[in-house]
Amino acid sequence: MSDRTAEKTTEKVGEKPATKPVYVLNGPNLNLLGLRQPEIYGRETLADVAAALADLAEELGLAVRCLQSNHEGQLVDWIHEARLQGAGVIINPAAYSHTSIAILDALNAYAGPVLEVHISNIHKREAFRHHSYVSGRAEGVIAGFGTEGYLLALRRMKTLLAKT
Ligand code: CA2
Repeated sequence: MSDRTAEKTTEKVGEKPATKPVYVLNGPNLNLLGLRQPEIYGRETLADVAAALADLAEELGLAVRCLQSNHEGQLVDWIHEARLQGAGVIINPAAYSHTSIAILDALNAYAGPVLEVHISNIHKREAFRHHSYVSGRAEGVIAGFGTEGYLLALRRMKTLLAKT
């Protein structure tokens, strides 16, 4: 037996297989969460949200990979990464919700469960926020629950993953 094979065998016997993370993707300007416009988006920062998600994931026996980008292509690349490495995708595409066919196409090429989160109630806001390209792909949409929406989405993701 080669050293490499021996290594693999030890892994199989001794280790629990690594849990594939749920990708939590945040779109443009959400890096400003908690720092500007608290009347719309609340006072929690994205780091606070990521920490709360990590705690809840542990409680639920899940893992999370929390990412934010201001760039559409980067979000597309992470969705592609999730095709191989992710158990599910929770996404707040932010303004790209209302414009991005590229993100919709990437999600359509992703086989696992997708949940869409909006911190604010997009249906109570300007008309241009009422339509989201992503909603037609998502198993569910949460809007207007503040940052708690991410935690609700993770609980729902647990249910969806248990069914697969
Ligand atoms: O309500 C949501 O979560 C949104 O996805 C947020 C987007 C907006 O374009 C969508 O219509 C609804 C905007 C994200 C901007 O985030 C900021 C957070 C704090 C301060 C400034 C911007």
